[in-house]
Amino acid sequence: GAGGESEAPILTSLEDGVGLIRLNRPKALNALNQETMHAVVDTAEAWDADPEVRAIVLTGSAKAFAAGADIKEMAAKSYPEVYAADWFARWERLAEVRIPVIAAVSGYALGGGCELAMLCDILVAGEGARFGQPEINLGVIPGMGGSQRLTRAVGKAKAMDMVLTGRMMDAQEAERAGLVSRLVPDDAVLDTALEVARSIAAKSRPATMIAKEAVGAAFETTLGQGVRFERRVFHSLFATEDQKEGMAAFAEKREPRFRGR
Ligand code: CO8
Repeated sequence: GAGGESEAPILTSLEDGVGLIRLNRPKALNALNQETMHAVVDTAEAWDADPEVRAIVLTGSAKAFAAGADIKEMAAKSYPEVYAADWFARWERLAEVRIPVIAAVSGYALGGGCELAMLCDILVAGEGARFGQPEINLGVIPGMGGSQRLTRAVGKAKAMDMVLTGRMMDAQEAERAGLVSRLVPDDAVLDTALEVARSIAAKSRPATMIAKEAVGAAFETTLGQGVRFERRVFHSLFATEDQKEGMAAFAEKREPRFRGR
């Protein structure tokens, strides 16, 4: 069997304001079954609601970030079943998490695994990582946002190629195409992602949340609306103590001590 059923589908830890979620179905290459989805989304939502948590890192194993939705769980489903359960809709709640989420990707990020990485805000990948939307080979198409987020990330030329042929991109191509934020040696993936998360965790929590929301708005609005939205939320940060602290620390030539308010 695809293994892992008796073990927890994810492992979590929390240190210095950074929550770490590790997908834990290595024998199934972290295939994303329903149990895994609920565990990831519930954990991320709980941390989002906890003011002590300021960033989240999501990772898999050395061989696979995640090799997709669990094909074995999905194979026998009927249309009324997947429709009634709105299969995969709950993953979208990860996109609603307001604190920054960093994907640390080693190995395969395929299908739902690639889509899960794209639901995150910053994507750190190892040189051996491979990205793909191979659903077409199974007689279906991406179902967790891939046709939309991949197209926005890499443009029509690459997205059509990937989604219609199911071919994989290596990490170098994915970085050139704009899917990957930072490309690092395979053994440095998790450390780099944690370092990115800790650097974000040291900043003003409300400012990082608003920064994430502002960049996200670029995918939802016209340029004019987006620029006006940015200006308004920029103004709103002058209501925070962290803005006073950040600017005072600059003038006094010292490190700021942000308190998240
Ligand atoms: N689901 C379930 N089990 C999986 C999956 C998966 N996505 N991927 C791998 N596994 C399992 C294998 O079945 C195998 O289990 P077992 O040991 O019990 O046979 C184990 O993981 C190891 O895999 P392999 O032996 O295949 O390892 P290899 O190193 O030979 O190959 C690959 C690695 C290339 C990643 C290969 O496993 C593979 O091609 N996996 C499937 C990739 C894929 O097609 N992903 C897309 C899935 S579909 C999806 O994500 C969204 C669908 C949206 C549809 C919407 C419907 C409503």
